[in-house]
Amino acid sequence: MNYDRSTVTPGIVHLGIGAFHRAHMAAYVDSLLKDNPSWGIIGASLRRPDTREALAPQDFLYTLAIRDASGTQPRIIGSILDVLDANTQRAQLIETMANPAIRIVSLTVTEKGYCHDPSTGELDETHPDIVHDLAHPDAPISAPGIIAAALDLRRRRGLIPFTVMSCDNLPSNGKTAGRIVRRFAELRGGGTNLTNYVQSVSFPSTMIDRIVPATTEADRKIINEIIGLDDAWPIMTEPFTQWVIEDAFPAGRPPFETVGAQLVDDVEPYELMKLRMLNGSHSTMAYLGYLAGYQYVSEAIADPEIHQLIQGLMTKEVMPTLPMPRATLEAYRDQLLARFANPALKHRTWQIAMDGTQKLPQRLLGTIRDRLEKGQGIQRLALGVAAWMRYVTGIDEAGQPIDVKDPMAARLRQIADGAGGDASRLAGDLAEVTEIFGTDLKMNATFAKEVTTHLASLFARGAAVTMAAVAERR
Ligand code: CS2
Repeated sequence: MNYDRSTVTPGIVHLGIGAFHRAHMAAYVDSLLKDNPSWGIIGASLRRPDTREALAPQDFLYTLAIRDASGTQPRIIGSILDVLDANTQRAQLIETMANPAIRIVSLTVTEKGYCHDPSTGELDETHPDIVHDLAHPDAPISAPGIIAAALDLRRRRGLIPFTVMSCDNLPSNGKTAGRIVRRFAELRGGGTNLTNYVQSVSFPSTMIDRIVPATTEADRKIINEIIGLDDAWPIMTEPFTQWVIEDAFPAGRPPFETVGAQLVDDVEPYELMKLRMLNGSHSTMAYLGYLAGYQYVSEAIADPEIHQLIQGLMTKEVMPTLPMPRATLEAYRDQLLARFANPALKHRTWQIAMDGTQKLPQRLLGTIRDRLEKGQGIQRLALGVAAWMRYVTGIDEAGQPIDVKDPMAARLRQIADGAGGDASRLAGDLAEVTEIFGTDLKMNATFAKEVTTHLASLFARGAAVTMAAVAERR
């Protein structure tokens, strides 16, 4: 920290103050506070009180540990001034968001926090949290509900709106956030005044990138030994970090460009590249790696077959769908393969496997659609989808249970139980889940054939043999 924390005042409220935010945006803001002390962050947890409980006794300071094969670099982050627990401090949170000093409300609430239909990106009006928030607009629990309540308060006070900056791994995350908040405000009532006010809110898109595994007890010990202090919740991450931001902040913004962020007019090409290359590979590796017995990404990518498969997935199937020059994509791919191999990051395949129903559309299915339209092959992408299908049966190759974390886990399990290991039936029934696959993919014969063939092989021969066969194909 190169600034006097007592001079820092809040300018940002961040919803979803998890490990990712604390490794990424909070670190950028920490770097700029010396010259711009009016941009401190007030964080909020929407679900659990644990971040507040861990950080309050240490005045919200924490260690960010940057790790690779050469060692661990600890850095103390001071940009988070307070953390509110939305469940018990809801009124205070909304009041804080309505403070005129707050010019940005940013979000990392994960894909499912948008309460949307992942295949269309529209608000899911039947989502229990949305139903709750429409019935109790002054006691909201969802991100769209909380944002709408705070915007309404600002409107009533004659203040300009804050800018809403999504930092989640969604395609056109700003557009998605905007669509959802606007629709929620329409449904919430408050008449044309609120609807018009929300129309004037800016929702810039961002591409955010840093690999941040969940902190473990072992990590805590390592960090506390290095720093010689008792940090209740340090964060572990990699040296790489990237942030591309659409420059649309009518209420003002910190000079993010002075601390390494890229401010651009159009984020979409960057988002597409990151979601399809990095996250598409991640999810594919997570399902196949987990099934093949690998606990961490670094172990999975050290398997020559998985390395070859992921390299082939990116080079042969993903890169041709992206608008960037080939040399840029090759360099990006090689950097990703090196990042995945970082042995100091204990990034669990199980962690990435979480919430597949929310992730598959933007990570694999968009690429698949683009290729099918052009009559191009999808064998590696389809293997990723088949591995997800095999994973959500909830039983691994040794017959042990898999702890499948997903908002749709119960429904997926029911479908899997109904199919009883019949690959063709399982693939067909899962492809009917339109929230993931839309209405087009289940009708596509190539998609059905590729996915079913892989799934049958995963059941009969296991992940290791199946991926070895695909890795070597041209
Ligand atoms: C990962 C991402 O957990 C996951 O699904 O794919 O969190 C990934 O580590 C980040 O997007 C990297 O920027």
